[in-house]
Amino acid sequence: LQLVNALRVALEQQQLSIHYQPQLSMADGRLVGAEALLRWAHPELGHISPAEFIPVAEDCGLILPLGEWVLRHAVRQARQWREQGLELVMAVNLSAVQFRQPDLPALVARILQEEGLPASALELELTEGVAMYDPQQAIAVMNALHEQGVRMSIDDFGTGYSSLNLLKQFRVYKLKIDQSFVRDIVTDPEDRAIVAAIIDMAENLGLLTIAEGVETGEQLSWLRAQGCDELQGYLFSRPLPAAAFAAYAQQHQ
Ligand code: G
Ligand code: G
Ligand code: MN
Ligand code: NA
Repeated sequence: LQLVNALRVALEQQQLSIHYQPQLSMADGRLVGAEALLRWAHPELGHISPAEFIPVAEDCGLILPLGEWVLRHAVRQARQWREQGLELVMAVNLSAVQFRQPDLPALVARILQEEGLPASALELELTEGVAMYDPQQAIAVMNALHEQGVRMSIDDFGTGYSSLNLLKQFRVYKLKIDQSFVRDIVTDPEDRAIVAAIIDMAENLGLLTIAEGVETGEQLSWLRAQGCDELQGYLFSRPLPAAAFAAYAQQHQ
């Protein structure tokens, strides 16, 4: 309950910010995207991880205003960067609770319109949990977003339990290979087999892949040989405040 109240205050008093992590093309190393990651600087407790407060926000309903705040600010940032000549896809994490709102497509359309960003510059990251509650409704929401031109990726791919079902029925264009599989690809034959299978399957289904949590050159080499399309991780950059991200982009174009 304390965290709920603190979170409410955080939304009102602008203790929240967004960091952006670069996403690079394997083919030419170009910066192609940014993942928006929410940050909370509490005046007394310091930084609180979204891994800690997002589940709380989901339980108390605050995830809806919080999610809308992130979506609007990330879209606005992407628009500003475009005006400065930095064209990239802005990836925003969406909670399954947000995804369950029948008016999500209308909300997304309104934010894109009000902030002046083309739909094709927005990617929504969904977790496999979106399909758990009401698959038919999830499919309807996905179809509506797809028709608007918004892209959808599956985050933490492989860690949920409905991955294959999701792939078949949902309008997904990219799989984000979870960092738990990427971490040990150099040494662990099972993780190598899993990641290789994900990349193969994605290719056969006409989907893109991005590896998360890439930290070493050895991981990068293996992923390249395997045909992974995009990369994200500390090897390239940590999530950065907007100004630092823009500086990074200047050096990597
Ligand atoms: O950036 P970091 O590793 O601290 O993120 C921890 C977790 O919080 C990750 O699972 C990430 O997807 C999630 N997360 C970060 N920002 C958001 C957000 O804006 N919305 C949702 N739903 N999850 C987020
Ligand atoms: O669940 P999701 O994939 O949205 O979470 C992304 C989280 O992973 C963010 O909190 C981000 O800070 C973290 N992250 C990004 N790159 C790396 C990395 O190379 N190594 C580790 N350990 N974490 C990372
Ligand atoms: Mn994510
Ligand atoms: Na992930």
